[in-house]
Amino acid sequence: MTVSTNLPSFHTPGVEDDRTGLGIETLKRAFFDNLYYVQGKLPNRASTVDYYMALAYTVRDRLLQRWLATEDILTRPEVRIVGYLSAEFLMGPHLGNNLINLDIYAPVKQAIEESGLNLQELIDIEEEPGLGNGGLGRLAACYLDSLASLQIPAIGYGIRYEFGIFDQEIVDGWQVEITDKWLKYGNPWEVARPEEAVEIKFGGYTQPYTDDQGRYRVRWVPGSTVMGIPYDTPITGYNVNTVNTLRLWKAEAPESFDFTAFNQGDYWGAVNDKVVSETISKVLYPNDEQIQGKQLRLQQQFFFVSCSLQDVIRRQLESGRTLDTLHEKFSLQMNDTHPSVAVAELMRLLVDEHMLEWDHAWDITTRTLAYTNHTLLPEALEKWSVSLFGSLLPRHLEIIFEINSRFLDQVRLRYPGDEARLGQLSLIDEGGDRSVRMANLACVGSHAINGVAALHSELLKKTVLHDFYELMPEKFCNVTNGVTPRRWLALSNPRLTALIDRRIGNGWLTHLDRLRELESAADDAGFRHEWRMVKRDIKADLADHIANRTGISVNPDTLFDIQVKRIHEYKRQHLNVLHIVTLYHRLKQNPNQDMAGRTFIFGGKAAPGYDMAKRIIKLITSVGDVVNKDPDVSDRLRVVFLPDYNVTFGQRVYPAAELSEQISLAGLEASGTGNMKFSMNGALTIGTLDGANVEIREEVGAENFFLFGMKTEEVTALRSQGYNPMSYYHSNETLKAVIDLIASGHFSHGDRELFRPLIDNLLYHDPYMLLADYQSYVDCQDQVDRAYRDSENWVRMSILNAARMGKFSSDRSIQDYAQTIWQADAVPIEIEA
Ligand code: GPW
Repeated sequence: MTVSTNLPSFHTPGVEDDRTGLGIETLKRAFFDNLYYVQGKLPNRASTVDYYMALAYTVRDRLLQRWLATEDILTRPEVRIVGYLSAEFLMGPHLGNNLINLDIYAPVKQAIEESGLNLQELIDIEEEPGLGNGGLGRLAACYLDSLASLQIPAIGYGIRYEFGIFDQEIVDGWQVEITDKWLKYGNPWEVARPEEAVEIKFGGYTQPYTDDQGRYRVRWVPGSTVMGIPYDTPITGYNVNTVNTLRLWKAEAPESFDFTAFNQGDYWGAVNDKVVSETISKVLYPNDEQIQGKQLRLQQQFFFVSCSLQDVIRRQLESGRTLDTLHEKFSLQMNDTHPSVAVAELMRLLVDEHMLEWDHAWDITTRTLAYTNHTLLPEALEKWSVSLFGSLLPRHLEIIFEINSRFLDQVRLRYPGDEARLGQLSLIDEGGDRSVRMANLACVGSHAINGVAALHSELLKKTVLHDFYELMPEKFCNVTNGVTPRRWLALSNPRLTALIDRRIGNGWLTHLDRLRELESAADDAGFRHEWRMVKRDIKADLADHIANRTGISVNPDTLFDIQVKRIHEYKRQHLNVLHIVTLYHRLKQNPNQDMAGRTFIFGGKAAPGYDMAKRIIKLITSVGDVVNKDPDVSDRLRVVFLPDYNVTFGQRVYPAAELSEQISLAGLEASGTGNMKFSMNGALTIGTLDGANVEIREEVGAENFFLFGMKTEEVTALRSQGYNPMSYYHSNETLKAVIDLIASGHFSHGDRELFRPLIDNLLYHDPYMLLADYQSYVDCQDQVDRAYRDSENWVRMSILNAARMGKFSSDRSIQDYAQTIWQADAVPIEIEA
């Protein structure tokens, strides 16, 4: 289907118009014009931020026509729209990405340079919108890029947090959190749409009543109202006209509210209501995969879900359709359970507000919604106490009870007398303080349930969602995660991109499978040399950056061994540390030990309340302090913790990596996506058979992947037979020496208490079985060392890794979703010249 837009001609300015033209002189004029008229600055008074803003507006001007054209086709009744509901969108900086996607990098660079400025400096000054914690939020961002690039009409719906993920500083080796003021200088990429604001209600009580036709109905009498104001950000597709929208909601007080209070003389009360309302979108909860059960978090979830569903319903009606066919126009994907109150809210909107019959509404709801699960960790499965839920959303609680009662009736028919199963499937956990199980709600209210990697989807069916799988196997499917090669290759690694272009031409960025054409280049010594030189240059850049940021000098000719991700015990950054201390111990015992020099680089944030994770950071920095200063080892070992890991820094680090650490305990990392970014940039992986590592290894070949550790079944077996970490400690001399060295205070100025919580946890509990996997990991690292010293073969493996990463383009993931879950098609947008 091709749709052309018939906007009045004054909306479609001529090619060399100052807001659309791409000639160098036009770009320069437009840039200074925006500096003057939008930013309000003369060149001699302008800061780098001013210049960045002027450039951002200049780029934004150049996508508006396509954006409005895409918006326009959404109103056509036959155009199907994907709504991606997510509490997090970790977009990363927009400017560079838009230059790539609009294919205007080269002319803009020339225009900026001819203006006496440096494009990279302007790109680097952008404050990234960090509206997510880690993998889950970044996945949403990659998916928006692919949706637009595949020309699928889509809207990302989320929250415009005033403060995103905190900035991390390292003080005395510890993490310190700093507020993220990303909106400080304004945000040139967003457009507020106050005319599309919606009202959101909370609290109060419900009342039964009889309607005109004598039907029993329920009315919700809410206790308070807040406004949701939409802020739209354009999401450009790569080399296409489609520009989709990320619509983020900001909470504000309704004006009428303070007016009433004001008129009654309660000025303070009026202003206070405003403050309370605006709290809802104030700050992102910085916990990754651990729930806190805070009321404000449930308010946030309901807030953005209700805003988004009202927006969807308005669009449906404005397109000339009735709500009976909502599922034909919209497919709404729930990114984990964070938006799963959508099941109840859509039912409420359809039944209470739009007067549909329950069964009809239920049919529409389940056909519209789908649910992606991103974790098996029990501490991440969302539950809300029934009393909290009922006080905030009394009507929704009733609806959930009604859904549950109808659902359990069906379960009883299917499994008569099986009370245990009923208890497991129920939307309500009746044990202790009763709670609402959001995953169960999402499963019952969706037509599709997917995991994010093949292994994860299998484990879902076998473990946490086993009973649901038995009851409704047809809903279950897998969509393996992917990442966008535009940001993670073209933008992050222009040198490697250029080298690949020279070898296989272009076109591979949208058909990543074509990277396979590089396989033969792995046998070409000249190409290997060029590949190695690119990597060497990028490592040197990262080394400079590390020196500037931390004062630590690292040698770009050592093996860059990198682990960047949220700090979490299941991800086992401390297993990596045990290996470092093992090497340190070895070198101290035998200073002439033959080994390749290694630089260990870590990055990642710890949840502010997660003591163990913060102590792991302190352990890394403390080991670094000792190792980096010890002349016996520091020519071969360096340990760096880079503060404030974020998307911007990720773009620097993936291209420079040679070894990617993906070392979670098997069965616990749902997928991982950093693993894909590393391999695409030619790093080799050392990893367990977990998440998407399994599929990465299948693609690149077992001989090009460093596998270690227990498999999922071995983990389960060991746990059920009774895991005793102490036995590993006593039977493995090196392991004992390494743990004793840390416990002795060697890395903590003699303080034996500092790391005791970590050490005791490993010796007496070790829930993530580091000690069981330790020897296998160290042996595998020794293999890595030998492989690295055969440098020709290492480069060969590096090229093959990149060449075989086609499967992990988010374009493939989105095509899978579009075909199996959304039934969504490309809608090319035609623009008049
Ligand atoms: F707990 N993930 C994440 F499942 O980054 F909700 N934050 C989260 O809160 C959750 C999952 C949640 C990650 C997974 O840990 C990672 O394995 C996966 O690659 C990523 O989500 C995207 O699917």
